[in-house]
Amino acid sequence: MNKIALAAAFAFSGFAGTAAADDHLAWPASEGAYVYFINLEDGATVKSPVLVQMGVNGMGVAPAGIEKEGTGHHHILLNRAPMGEGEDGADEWLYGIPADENHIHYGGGQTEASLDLPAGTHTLQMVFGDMNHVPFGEQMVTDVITITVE
Ligand SMILES: [Cu+2]
Repeated sequence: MNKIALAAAFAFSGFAGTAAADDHLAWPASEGAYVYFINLEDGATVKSPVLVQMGVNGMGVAPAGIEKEGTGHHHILLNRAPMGEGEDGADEWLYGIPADENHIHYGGGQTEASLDLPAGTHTLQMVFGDMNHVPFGEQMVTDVITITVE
């Protein structure tokens, strides 16, 4: 099966996070690991710049490009559909996260960010990715939270 057909097969199977479906990753997510917002919760009202502290439990943080099993780096999806429900649908789980105003990479291994956001409501979702920016799957994302910037 070529790569495109394989990706299509994953898309049709709904990507259940099985061992076979993890082949696109440099290494799988560690069992029981998860990511979480340390200092923000859904519905919070905040001032800009918004401090975002990103937590991970059960895996380590390493800069992008560093080949060290059991590590990854943080991303924030800003003001877009939940991971896996964007333009490319379930294929989003299989490839590197794009880098643009809606997809912020912390490839230096940062665990804290300061976001300049205009007044209004914004959605944020944390997504943990491997050395190649490929998301580790549904296990390693947070729920989408909505915050209001005053
Ligand atoms: Cu990245």
